[in-house]
Amino acid sequence: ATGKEHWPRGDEKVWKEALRGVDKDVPSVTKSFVNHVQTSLARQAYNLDDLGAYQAAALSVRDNLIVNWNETQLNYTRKNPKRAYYLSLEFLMGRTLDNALLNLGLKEEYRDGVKKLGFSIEDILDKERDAALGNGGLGRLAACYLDSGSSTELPLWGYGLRYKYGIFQQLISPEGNQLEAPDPWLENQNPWELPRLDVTYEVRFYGQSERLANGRGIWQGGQEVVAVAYDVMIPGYGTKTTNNLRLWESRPKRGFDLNSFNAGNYEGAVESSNTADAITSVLYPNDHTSFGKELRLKQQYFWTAASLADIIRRFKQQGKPMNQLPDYVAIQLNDTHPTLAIPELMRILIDEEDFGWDQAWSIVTNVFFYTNHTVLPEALEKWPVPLIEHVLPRHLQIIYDINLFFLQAVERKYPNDRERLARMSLIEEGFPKQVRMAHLAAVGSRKVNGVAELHSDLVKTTILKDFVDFEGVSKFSNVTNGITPRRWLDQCNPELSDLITKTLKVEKTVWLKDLAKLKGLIPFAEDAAFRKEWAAIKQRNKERLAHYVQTTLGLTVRTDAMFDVQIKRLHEYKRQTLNILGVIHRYLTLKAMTPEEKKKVNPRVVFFAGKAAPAYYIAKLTIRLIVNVASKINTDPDTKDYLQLYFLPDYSVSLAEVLIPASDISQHISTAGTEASGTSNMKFCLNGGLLLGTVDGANIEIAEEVGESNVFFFGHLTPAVEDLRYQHIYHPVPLEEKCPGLARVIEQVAAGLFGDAEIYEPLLNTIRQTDYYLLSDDFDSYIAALGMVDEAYQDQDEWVKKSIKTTANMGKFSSDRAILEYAESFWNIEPSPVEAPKKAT
Ligand code: F58
Repeated sequence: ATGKEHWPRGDEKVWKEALRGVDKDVPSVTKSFVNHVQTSLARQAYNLDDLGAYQAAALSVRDNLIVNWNETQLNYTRKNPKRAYYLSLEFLMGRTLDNALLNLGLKEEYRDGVKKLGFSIEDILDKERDAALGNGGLGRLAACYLDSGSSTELPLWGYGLRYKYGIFQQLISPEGNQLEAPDPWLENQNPWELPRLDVTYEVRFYGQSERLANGRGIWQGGQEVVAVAYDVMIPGYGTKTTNNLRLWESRPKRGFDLNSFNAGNYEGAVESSNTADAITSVLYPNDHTSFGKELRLKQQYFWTAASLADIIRRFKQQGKPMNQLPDYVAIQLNDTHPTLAIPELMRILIDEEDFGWDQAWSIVTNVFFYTNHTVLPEALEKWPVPLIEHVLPRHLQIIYDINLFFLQAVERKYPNDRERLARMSLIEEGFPKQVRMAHLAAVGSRKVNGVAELHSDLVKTTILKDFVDFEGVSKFSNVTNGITPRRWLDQCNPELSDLITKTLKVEKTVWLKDLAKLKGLIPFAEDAAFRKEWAAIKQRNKERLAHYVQTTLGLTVRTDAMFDVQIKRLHEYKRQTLNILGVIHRYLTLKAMTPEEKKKVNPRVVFFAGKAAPAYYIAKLTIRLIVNVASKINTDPDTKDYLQLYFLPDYSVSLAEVLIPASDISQHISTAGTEASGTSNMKFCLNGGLLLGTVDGANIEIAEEVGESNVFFFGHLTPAVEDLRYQHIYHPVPLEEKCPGLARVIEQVAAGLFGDAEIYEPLLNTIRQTDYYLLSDDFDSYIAALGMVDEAYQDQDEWVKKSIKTTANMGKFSSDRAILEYAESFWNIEPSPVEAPKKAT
């Protein structure tokens, strides 16, 4: 090494001055835009539509991102800080252009620039498709963390898969059935990714593994595919730091088998390419179920193997010995999906780098960190042993060895405790035997965390209790989730953001990075003029949502009503069913009222949105019920002025950006102890929506921050749940007796008030029978809480005060806080700001 490797050949100044970025002025913007129209798109002014204008704007903004991206990577290469890598099978990014403009501070210049060229920035932004490479909260959390990593100048990269098809598009048939259509999001080209055709790794599947006497293994044969890198630039807010999200695409190793082709076997010739391409073709749309499909296992290994190879190659470029890996690399496992990275790193260290077992294990257990996102048993990943043996024979040997040494250590601490060994084993007995990925992740990591206080406690006292006893509690901790206030306040609610800036008398570049500053709003809750402005913004956000519904669905939503929103994946534990049964209860109550009584009722508009896993029958029935209840009550002359109901199809990040700022009250009503955290609850509250929820997940911490008097809690608490479930099975009480209100509602559905009587039977039976999610236990208190919401809403002054105080106290939930907690207490990494480079010596 000469110390000059990372400096240009010629004069660095000449290089720098020739850099092609867009300057922060309107003429530079228009020049760059027109250039891209003509050269990159090969189009002309007279035939440019909004989509073309979006593409030109995106390419132009991208130039700046690339300049910053390059400087960021060079900064890291020169300074060599310890880096962290976030391995996530999902990144739910949504749209990029608006976020890039905000983070670069170029929004106004582009607004004016495109206007001069005859376009509106809003129309252009609206042309972008969502990047929807995720199912829900877990994937969106990863996206928020990348934004915060760049914004806090941390050396943090993401690694994921470049799915050709993201989460399916949801269509709702007239009968209310969910239909799934593919999401070909790459169809119009994706300006936000850079193919790195030179960054490739070969990944092996199948074959044979031979064990040598010295403990090493030789894995050969089978099938090899190639991983190709695509880089997505992640700009920080108000910083030069532009980190990287590297997504892998699978390609056949030999695109075309010429021998077969020459022999006239065209199909055989392309076969290998079919199977390799399949690996990154589609995101699995399952949420909270583990299902053991071979292709899913191949996705997980393909991605972890390519990512680890890339991380190790970068580390080795520094010329440091492998035993220093933990000093330079921290890898966060986003749920158990990347857990194969643990045996994979063992394989590399032992089979390729000649390490002994103990030394290899000590490296591994200092590199990895594991975040758990659920305690639901059906969501805990398990892979059948025969499947792993077939697809990854060497890894199965290593997993068995890890298990052997681990159980030996457990046995030493707890001699002759067979049951404990069976509970803690990485292998679950049965036909077939299965590998418990959460156990493997816990054993192989330096730290394990949950995503909200209650959830982290549950992890420690339920699914990983034995591991806490064995390893000590200090390895297990909590990092409460967060959300980026850039997207989830400034971008989605620009008027509110402006009002906050004006009121705090602090630049938004300051408070958006130090969200505790929102506390400065508290005194203004008592200021009538401020409250009026606050309420007027909420009103305009409702009108914006109503306009969206009008233009996309052709439906007219009244905006002089309370907006009540539940948007999230459809799942029994999230209890959309409780909500729709509550709506029916309200409908029946309205029907029984005199016109005089009805006059006192505050009108309410209820919105639902969310996708159901394609094979989740009960969840799909819930959608169908919502849709059919909507068609009945929206047209009933007795009630339609007091209650409206909408199911908005195809929930997405972009739709959330319209719904959240318009909500007065949002519902987060999971059975206590089932929702690990929730993150949309944070988004609603940040935008001044109040929360109606159970004492679950992050709802609890939100209430701690904003004050219990500003949230509406109901329902049983977590410690009661187990007991109630036991009662349901061993001492069942007929529904009519236990909860007459709910029984009446269910009777009406069963009697066909909303059509399709028999069709809903399986859904209704889940409640009539074991009622695992405790609807019958929580229904009465739910209805009471809804009544309290109505009552509170009557006093608009008080309501708006609550709304202001809620926003003001949400500072804790910035994802900047969360990512810095990971950086400090887990990864041991520090901000590494991009400085103006010094001259080479
Ligand atoms: C979610 N999990 C939790 N999983 O349910 C939610 O409470 C939490 O706020 C969020 O993670 C972030 O921590 C979640 O979204 C998935 O979507 C998985 C996708 C892959 C299969 C298993 C579920």
